Amino acid sequence: MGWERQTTLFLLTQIHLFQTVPDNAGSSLNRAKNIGNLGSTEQTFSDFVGTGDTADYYQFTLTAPSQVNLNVGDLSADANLQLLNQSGSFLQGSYNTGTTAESINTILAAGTYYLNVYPNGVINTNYNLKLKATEIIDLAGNTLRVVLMPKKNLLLKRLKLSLEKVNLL
Ligand SMILES: [Ca+2]
Ligand SMILES: [Ca+2]
Repeated sequence: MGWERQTTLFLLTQIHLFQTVPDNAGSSLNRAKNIGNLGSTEQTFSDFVGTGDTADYYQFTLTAPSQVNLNVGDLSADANLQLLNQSGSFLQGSYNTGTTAESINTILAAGTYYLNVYPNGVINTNYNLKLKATEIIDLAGNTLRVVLMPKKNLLLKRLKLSLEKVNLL
């Protein structure tokens, strides 16, 4: 009985030693995990960064201008978050200390973006990346014509009609 118990414990220890958090996000821009189009349904990605994995990159696209909410939480040590544009240039960062969650809430134009989650110093931590994007409804048009109130539009139409009548006469 003792032998069996010891063997079981030994095997469990071995399993524990070989169990690593899978690295689902690549460590460079061109190996970024492609999330695809970011929508209003929040998505969660669980991963790890640390001494053996110093960067996790994610790629997402926006099909329209959107309010974007990015959060890296459930940290056991200090990790940081950066938002990059299509060419990998820095846009915004979140650098809280310790295990405080990182978040970036911003408005972005349609396009492709990257995220970089990385350890701050020699640390190891699991994390949960949560992200979503809410499309911005553009109520005010980009041209004067669209901005005009419907009533005014009607008046303009009448005016135009009257002018056309005048021309006909
Ligand atoms: Ca990782
Ligand atoms: Ca941090």
